[in-house]
Amino acid sequence: MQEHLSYKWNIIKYDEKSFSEDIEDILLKRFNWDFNSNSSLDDLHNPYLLCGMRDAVERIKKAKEFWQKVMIFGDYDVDWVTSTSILMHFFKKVWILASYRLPHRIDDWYGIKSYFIDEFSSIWVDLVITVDCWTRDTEVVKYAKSKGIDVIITDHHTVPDIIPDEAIALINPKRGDCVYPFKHLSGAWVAFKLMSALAEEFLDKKEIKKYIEETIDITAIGTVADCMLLVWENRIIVEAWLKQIKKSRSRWIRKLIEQKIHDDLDSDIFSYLIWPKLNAAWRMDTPYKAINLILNNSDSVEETIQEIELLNDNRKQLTFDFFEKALENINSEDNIIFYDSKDITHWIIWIVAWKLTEKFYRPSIVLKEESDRYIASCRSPDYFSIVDILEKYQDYFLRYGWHKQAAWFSIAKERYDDFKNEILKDVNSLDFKDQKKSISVDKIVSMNELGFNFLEKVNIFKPFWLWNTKPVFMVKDLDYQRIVYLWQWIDHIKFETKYWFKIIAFWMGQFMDKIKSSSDISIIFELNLDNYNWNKNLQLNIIDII
Ligand SMILES: [Mn+2]
Repeated sequence: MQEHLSYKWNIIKYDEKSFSEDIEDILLKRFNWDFNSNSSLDDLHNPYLLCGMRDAVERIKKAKEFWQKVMIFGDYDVDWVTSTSILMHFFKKVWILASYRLPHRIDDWYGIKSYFIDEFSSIWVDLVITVDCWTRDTEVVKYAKSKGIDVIITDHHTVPDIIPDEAIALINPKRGDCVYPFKHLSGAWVAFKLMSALAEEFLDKKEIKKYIEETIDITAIGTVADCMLLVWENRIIVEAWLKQIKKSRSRWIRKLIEQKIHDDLDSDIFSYLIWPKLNAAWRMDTPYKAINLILNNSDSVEETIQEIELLNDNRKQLTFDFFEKALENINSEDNIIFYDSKDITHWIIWIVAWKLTEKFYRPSIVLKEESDRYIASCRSPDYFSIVDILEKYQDYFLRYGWHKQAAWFSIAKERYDDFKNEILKDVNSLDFKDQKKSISVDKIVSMNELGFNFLEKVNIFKPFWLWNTKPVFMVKDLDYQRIVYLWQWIDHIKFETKYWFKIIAFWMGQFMDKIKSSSDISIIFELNLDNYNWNKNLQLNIIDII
């Protein structure tokens, strides 16, 4: 009988034919886009292909000419923090009077409030430039106009059919009338495009090139953090950034990655080194700290780094604790997993919901009790639409909103039990038994095939991230001599074979006896370069064992 050791999936999808195919052909086929491994920063599209760019540039030139006050406004996540930093740094460089305003996670919640406009009006702001938001907030733009404040919107969220025309310009690649060829730009990208159009007005040619090269790191961080597909322009900047990472203009980036640079850098460096720290700033404290980290190049940035690392450690601990608590209190037999708590921190509910859905491959609803109501965050796996089911019960909710696989709502306390009972009864009557998570193997390989040559062919497609994900391989009937624990840690195990490369299964130590007593072991893994102690070696990182 086949058994999967990883809890994450129960089905492995692979094509037997892949055994005889070349890895380059397989990977090329996987990308449903015109792959060009030689593209460079020179291939970035002209910012003027974005609708509204000329109007925006002319208005900002006027602001500079008349010393008008410019206010940058956005959201508080990483895409926004990076977008703001891009414009702020540039405005300072070319002597435009600019400042920025950050909403607070709890006090200001989501979305624009007219009191921001009153605030701007009271300090004589002439022009508001939004980053990563306001495409749909027509009312507030109208309100600003009535107060004599012009608005330029830069954003990448979906655009309504009828484009609001209250703003000086609405720069958004998703506009139906926008000819810009690439639609997957992040908010930071759109800010970068505005900056590069302005650079042509205010800087000389040589300076532009240097300035653009220096700004790609921040743009790349916003792009990866906002989960943009890593193709075309997105891939170009992330690749360029990884190549010049040591020379980053930002002191904090240089500091954070100092000891972590090696030959096999990939986009995951963002997710484990950089953006959790920017996120920790706004989740645990204020997003001003994150901006301070990006824009501050003086000695005092060291202090901010220390502060943020501490916030990040606390964030990790909190998340871990609440997830453990949730695991103790849920009924995992239900088709929809409920967890409600009084003490859970507000921003953690979505992480716990996400982790529950990951672990059980079931929809989940996590709620925080607050005075007279519950605030809920919901997730669902790909086979089930949480939105469809919630829509049936929307009369229960005070407020709600959703995308495809995620949703949130608030509900009055006295109605919660009825809602919970009804939806549980409803969803439990569905048959989820056969819903299994699957992983796709890109190629079945033989141990003889693997080596530096093979890795080099794979790495042409780097950096890997969404869409362009890291390839997954499988060796059937692994021929190994013995398995041991990795050094003294019983958490990880190591397969010893007659081949020179390392085969490691992290966090699978608990399965030692099971593996020892099984014949026919197949491994599913990713390929990495390991250069521990400067010895380059190939490392097979196991993600599942069958
Ligand atoms: Mn964004």
